[in-house]
Amino acid sequence: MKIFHNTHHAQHAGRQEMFRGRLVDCHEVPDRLRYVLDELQRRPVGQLQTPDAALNVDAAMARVHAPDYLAFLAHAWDDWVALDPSNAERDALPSVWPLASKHGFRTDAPPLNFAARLGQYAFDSGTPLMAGSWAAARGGAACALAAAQAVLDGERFAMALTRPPGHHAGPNYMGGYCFINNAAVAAQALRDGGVQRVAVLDVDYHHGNGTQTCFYERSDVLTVSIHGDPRTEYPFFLGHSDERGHGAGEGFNLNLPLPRGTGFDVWWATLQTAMQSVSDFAPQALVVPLGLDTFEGDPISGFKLRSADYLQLGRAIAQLGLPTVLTFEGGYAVAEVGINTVNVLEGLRG
Ligand code: OKP
Ligand code: ZN
Repeated sequence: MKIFHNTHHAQHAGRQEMFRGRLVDCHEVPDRLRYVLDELQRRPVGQLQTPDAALNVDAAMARVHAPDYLAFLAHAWDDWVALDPSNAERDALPSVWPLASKHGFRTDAPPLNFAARLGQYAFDSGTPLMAGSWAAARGGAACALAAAQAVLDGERFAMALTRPPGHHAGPNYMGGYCFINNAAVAAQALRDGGVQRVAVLDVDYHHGNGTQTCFYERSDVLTVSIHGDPRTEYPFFLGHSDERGHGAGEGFNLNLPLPRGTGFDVWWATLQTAMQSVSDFAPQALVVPLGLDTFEGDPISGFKLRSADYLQLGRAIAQLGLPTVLTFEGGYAVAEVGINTVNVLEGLRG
């Protein structure tokens, strides 16, 4: 198994996110990835490497994200500091949004004001943007592309070990700690490399709204997600079981929401349903947005998986018998995220 890690990740280190009317310390911190790397030193389950610098990561991101959104991200920090030099000491956080055009707000007259532009491209105020966010997000896309390429070259398993995560980022928006959708980049790279049908099996606690949206009208990429019920859990506005895809994509999206508090037995039974739908689709490759925030000790999530359960998850994924790319998503119980991640990878090896 090849594990591509993002050497730029620590350049993205948000200070605070908006939560219940005040700013609280970020949950999505550089230590998360450091703990995984530490555990990989103890249990070297794969070959740790960095992506080939020759990969065309900008082209791969452009296959998933809109050009104006990518240009916004690339220049956002400079624009933020240009507003006021003292902004350099503060992260940029969105604070105003156009909602959807159905509410009468216009999206056809793009604003020039930076706060408005940030709001136009973001769906929450929990995703701080700072000087190194673009470098970190772009480095993550490189890991996703490298992992997809490794699988195209015959590797059975490859992982994009990166942060910030990606599965909440849509074609033209950021949010949920995510900027670039690494899982979507990997899935599209597999398609572009000649794989006809790709399945995405998202096991993060939160619904993978960005990935779902990227492929919602397509029948060549099946998206399946097991997650906390959006009626009570983030991201709230997507992830219900009646979202089955649209147009050519109808029938190619499956959401399996579960109540907050769900333990391993029910989660495991739901995983079997998810895996059956993946098998029925008969894909030639799989992408797993791997969130470890289903863990019982996770500070912002509500499922009750234990560390040993992640070995089982790895074994189950392996039993699908598919060339597989994994992307590192959530998991905020920092002290255990390394053990839980490497347990999945150990389980993969059978
Ligand atoms: C990103 B990933 C809960 C605040 C939720 C956003 C959560 C993003 C999770 N108190 N803020 O899916 O792990
Ligand atoms: Zn999550």
